[in-house]
Amino acid sequence: MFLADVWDGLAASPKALPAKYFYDAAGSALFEQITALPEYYPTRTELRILDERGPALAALLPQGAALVEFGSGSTAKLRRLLRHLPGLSAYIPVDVSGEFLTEQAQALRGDFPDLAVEAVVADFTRPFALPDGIRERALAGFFPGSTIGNFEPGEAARLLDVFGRILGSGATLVIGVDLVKDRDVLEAAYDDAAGVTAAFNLNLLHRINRELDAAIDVEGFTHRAFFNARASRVEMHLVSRRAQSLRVAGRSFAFAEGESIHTENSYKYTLDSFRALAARAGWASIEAWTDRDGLFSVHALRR
Ligand code: AVJ
Repeated sequence: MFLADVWDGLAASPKALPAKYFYDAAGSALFEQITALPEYYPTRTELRILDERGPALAALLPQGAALVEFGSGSTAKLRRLLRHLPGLSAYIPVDVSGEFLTEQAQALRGDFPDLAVEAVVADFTRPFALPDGIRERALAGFFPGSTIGNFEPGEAARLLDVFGRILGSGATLVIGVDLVKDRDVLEAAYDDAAGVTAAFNLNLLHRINRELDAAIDVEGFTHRAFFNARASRVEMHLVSRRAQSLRVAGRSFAFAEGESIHTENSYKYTLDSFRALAARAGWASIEAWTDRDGLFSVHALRR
């Protein structure tokens, strides 16, 4: 629950809020803008890899296979992939937002009339049942966007294991994973010149004001993003410009000047460090593709 998580996060030390709350309507629109920024390389690089490697991906999936997408954001990546997979029999998007799923499923049915689209409303971080008849087919999972990077490595391994249990043995998992690289490139991607990522981060405070009983002075905070090389992650924080106290639904939280709320981790892997993580969850690496600059990777794993 949003209020409980905000209370817990602001009472914790150090203060932190879950990154999943970025994505209300305003936050989702800002994220769409981020994906088009010159500094934000992941989205366009992953699309390029999927396009280039479509034929190789198609070769990994038997005719009549079903594709399960864990968390279905924009359908742009999926549509690229589908172009290369004419033999796919069914597509199963899984998301907590039922409304979004229904719209997306309708649009896809119009564009891919031979594809059975069967949306599942579920939280993909927990085991859930696939629609009747799907488990009997060859199965592939799709988890693009380096969403896996938002999870602590232990949690990420647990999530990959959940995917493996849902899909079963013999399944293929196609997963996008952002790569470790120059600090300057990483930090620019999370602190762009136009300030869109700053607005995305600060929207979390606006969302608290909109949805909870709060009147936070959002101007009292600044966006900060940096690469924590030891932990191999980009961290985003909201830093208090001054000593202040926030009230949220009757509870007060004191901030010192410069104290921050940790709002996101975006873990970065090498090809080998990701293969090792996948192996912990029972997935073997069959292929790993990157762009020519080594910015981003798409792994094909087998359970
Ligand atoms: C959606 C989690 C992949 O970590 O790059 C973009 C979110 N945060 N800019 C990422 C994000 C700031 C993004 N993921």
